[in-house]
Amino acid sequence: MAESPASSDPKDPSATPGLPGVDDRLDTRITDVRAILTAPDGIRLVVVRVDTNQPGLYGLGCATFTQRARVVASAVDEYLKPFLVGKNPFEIEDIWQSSFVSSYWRNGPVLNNAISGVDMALWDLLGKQAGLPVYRLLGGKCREAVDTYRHASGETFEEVEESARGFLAEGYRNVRIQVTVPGASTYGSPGGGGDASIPENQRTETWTHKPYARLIPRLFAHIRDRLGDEVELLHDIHERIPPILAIQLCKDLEPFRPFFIEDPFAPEDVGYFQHLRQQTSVPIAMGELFNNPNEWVPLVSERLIDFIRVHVSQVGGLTYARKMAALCEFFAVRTAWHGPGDVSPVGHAANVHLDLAVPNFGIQEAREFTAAELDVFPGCPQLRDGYYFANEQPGFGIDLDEELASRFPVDDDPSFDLFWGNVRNPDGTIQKP
Ligand code: GCO
Ligand code: MG
Repeated sequence: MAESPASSDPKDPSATPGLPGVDDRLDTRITDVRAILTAPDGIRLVVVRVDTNQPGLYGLGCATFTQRARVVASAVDEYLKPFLVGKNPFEIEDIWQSSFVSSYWRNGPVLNNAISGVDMALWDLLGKQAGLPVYRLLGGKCREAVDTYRHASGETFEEVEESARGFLAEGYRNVRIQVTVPGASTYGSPGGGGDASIPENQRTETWTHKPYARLIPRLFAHIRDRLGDEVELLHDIHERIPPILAIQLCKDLEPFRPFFIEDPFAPEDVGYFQHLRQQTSVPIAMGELFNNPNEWVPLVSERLIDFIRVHVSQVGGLTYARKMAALCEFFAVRTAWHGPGDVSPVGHAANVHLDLAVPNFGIQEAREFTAAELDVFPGCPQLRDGYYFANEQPGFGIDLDEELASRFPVDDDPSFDLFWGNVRNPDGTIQKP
């Protein structure tokens, strides 16, 4: 990229030597790029802050890969910072493209998250410079608010039902239902079978395929029977059963008309989508583990999924996700960006701005921010009647109080990081998440 030399008077366009027609009135440069680690809800979050030479002009982005947070921080602080200091922060696309190839090797969760942190921070910064919320930079609102779903889960069907009723009473229209499988580890959470006499890194959790696959259709029958046809039901298989069993389960769930079934296959098994599609019309959402376009482009272009569900920071940030959304639009695939506790509130705000602006928005996984998160991140998206609302402040409209954030340091307790590699089938075989 052509970089214009610094002008002596940055406010005077004629004083800026450069290409004819280039208006570089603000000779804005990146002065610092750094990762901030914090865990206000006990979950490690990684946020990137990009500072400039313009007083008060900085941006925030999400780079959360909670299981390997310190590695992402090192990629930001030790590699992206030296690459980016001195560059023009408004050349967002060029910074994305050049950062992406700057390490030669690319397309992994660590480097993509690091790039995402910078990328979102640059969009935030551009919005602040323009005095506009990011959704307006993306083309403006396609909807007033963002329809969301919440997680109803429990040890029994009755507990799931009660949790779902609670959400309906708060105005939600969509709930994801998950139930504990007796004798197996709790879905997605560590430590259930923790025996203190065994070192943490050697404790295993048991996972069983068939009892799970038998239980879920019965859960759907229970909830439909009690809550009726209006409520939209979702479920996350979380890649944890053999592909052919996942196909059977999707067929078994079809009569209950789910809104979508999430992640039926591991990313290594996406070849099974062709077979799944021939067997059932149950709507499919896929993608939180995807890093690389080769994983998802064929699924979209061959119309094998209905919702793209990537973790926006894992694929490289807002710049990349909006392109994904645009490609999906041409194949009538809708968005359902990943939105669990291990997306920072900054990442949730970025999701919401995208959700407002893309025509083919589907649904948004949401969470209620805790009091500590609301304090550390002033300006979190607000949930009302089951909808997320963005605030109308410039950029993503969200800040990070670093002093407060430092009171919630991340710890290096390995139980969460190691959990995923310690789930085994009853015979001892490792279970892929
Ligand atoms: C979801 C998820 C998450 C993941 C978590 C892993 O759909 O929300 O599957 O809960 O398990 O993000 O770190
Ligand atoms: Mg999931």
